[in-house]
Amino acid sequence: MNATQAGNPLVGIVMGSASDWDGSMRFAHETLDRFGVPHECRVLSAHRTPAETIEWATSSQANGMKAIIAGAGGAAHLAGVIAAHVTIPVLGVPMTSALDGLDSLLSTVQMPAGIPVATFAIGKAGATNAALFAISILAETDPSMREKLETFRADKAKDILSTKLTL
Ligand code: RP5
Repeated sequence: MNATQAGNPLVGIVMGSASDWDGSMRFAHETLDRFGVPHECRVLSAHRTPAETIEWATSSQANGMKAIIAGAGGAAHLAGVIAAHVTIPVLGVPMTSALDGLDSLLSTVQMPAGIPVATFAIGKAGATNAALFAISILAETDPSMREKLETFRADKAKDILSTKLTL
């Protein structure tokens, strides 16, 4: 086990508000937990705590973090601001909001060319898939992670194929 696996988080989960946790961002955490990925969960805001957000993102990259999952709602600029300060992949998850998340989705996805944010579905599905995507990134250099991902998908396929409908 290398130093990063022993102690430092490989993936960061950050959200603009504690209100993003239940129903959405907790599923990114649960997915990473299920795969045994060392990770960190933080509440940091691009507009309420801008300096702390940048400090956390840049120091996390310096300490070996491989990807950041950023969830935000409304004028959702958290993922974009973080992406402007790091070169590791930033995975944006739009939160539900006053406009059912459409505002967050467009804010997160419409990054001008040059600073990419990979954008996922709104809410729970996006948070889950962002975590799975981060695991795919880790699997590039960690064969055990790739095996877990293959098992996870095989289990999902078995669930579908064994589904019995009551007619
Ligand atoms: C964003 O504003 C957060 O990501 C959250 O989705 C939204 C609302 O935040 P609260 O007013 O619930 O703290 O910054």
